[in-house]
Amino acid sequence: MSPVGREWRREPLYHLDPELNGLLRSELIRQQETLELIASENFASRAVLEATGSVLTNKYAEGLPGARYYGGCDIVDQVEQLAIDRCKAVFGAEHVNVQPHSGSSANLAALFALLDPGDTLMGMELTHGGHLTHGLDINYSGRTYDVVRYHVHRVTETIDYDEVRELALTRRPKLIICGYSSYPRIVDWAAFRAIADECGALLLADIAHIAGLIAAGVHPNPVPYCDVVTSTTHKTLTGPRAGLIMCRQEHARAIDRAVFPGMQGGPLMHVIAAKAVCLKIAQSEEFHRLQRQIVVNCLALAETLAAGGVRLVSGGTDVHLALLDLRSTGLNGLQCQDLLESVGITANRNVVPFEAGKFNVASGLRVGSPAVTTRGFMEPEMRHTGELILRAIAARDDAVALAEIRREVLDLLDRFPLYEFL
Ligand code: DSN
Repeated sequence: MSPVGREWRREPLYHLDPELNGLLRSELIRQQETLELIASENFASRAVLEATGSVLTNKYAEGLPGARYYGGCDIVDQVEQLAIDRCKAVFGAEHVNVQPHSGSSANLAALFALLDPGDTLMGMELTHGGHLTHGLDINYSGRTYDVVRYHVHRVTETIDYDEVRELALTRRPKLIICGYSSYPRIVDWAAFRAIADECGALLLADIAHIAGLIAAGVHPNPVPYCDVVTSTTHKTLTGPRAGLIMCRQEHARAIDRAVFPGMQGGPLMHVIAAKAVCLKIAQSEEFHRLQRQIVVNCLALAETLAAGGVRLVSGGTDVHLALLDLRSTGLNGLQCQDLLESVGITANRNVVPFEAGKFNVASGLRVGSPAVTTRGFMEPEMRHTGELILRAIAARDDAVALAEIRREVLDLLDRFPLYEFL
């Protein structure tokens, strides 16, 4: 008799679980055959995939490097320290915790570290670009803290710094959050710091979306201005699906204790290894070039759409995403998202500031350039993409024209192979 479990443990996935393996193959093909414009998505590199799929998934390591609650942590200590040191080098942070499982976990841990229940928290209104964890009423953040929401200006659709200052001086929040999920413009961190200082608040920047741009110097870095900076690692940073927290030394202990044991148990060491990989790449000139191209590409796409009559919220974009106001097209966000999906282009519906429409229908569409730029698109392909979107909108009821657009999307993608090694 063979030892228990020996046989199935050695079997490849395709043999052991053809059903699940088939789904993974289908998703690979979907990614290969889809023009990906979801602003928060990207294609992790081979090395990041390898680290994420490594034997580090087996290791428990509650605690921090050199101070764990389990034995056998010598190697993972070195892995985590590498990720921490590289993160400090990329962003110039005094202290880093690389254990948060996601951007939301990072934000909630930061709130847990800095605030007591009932304290006043100021964040941007979700429908104007903020995130769930910045104080949405049904999120933990909104249920636990007294939330003050600021907005973009009704005319410019950019952050209304006068309103932020006025609200901050009146309501005296303990913490102000800046950094957003659907804001197409540069954020003035210094202006937020000045407001925070004036009202005696702590300042947190959530750079989940723009971390890669910041690492490459394409967007100003909030680290010198903020008490705490949270991020994801899988968006512009092109790493594994996860989060991290940077902070000033004075908050280090509170942040570390909020992550563990406050909110999490064992860190995902395989994912931390993949964070170390992406933070190594983030220091390379090739990565910086990619980030510059992400911004150039987004502008090329946005300008093409604007020239075709689609209004851009705030009149343009400085970053990796643009927010389209679809109200002149006769389509709502959901209809447009579905229409584009039918021709092989994925994007997500998004509310437009001050709109009256329903949240799950929405009047806008968020488009982003990180994934297609990672795939190899340059300005000509972005302009072509914009034209395909405009044609799809115009031909919404013409099945033959939509089928032709789908063929063109596939032809375009064929020129930029994705994950050939898989
Ligand atoms: N889901 C992310 C995004 O798409 O921006 C935010 O959590």
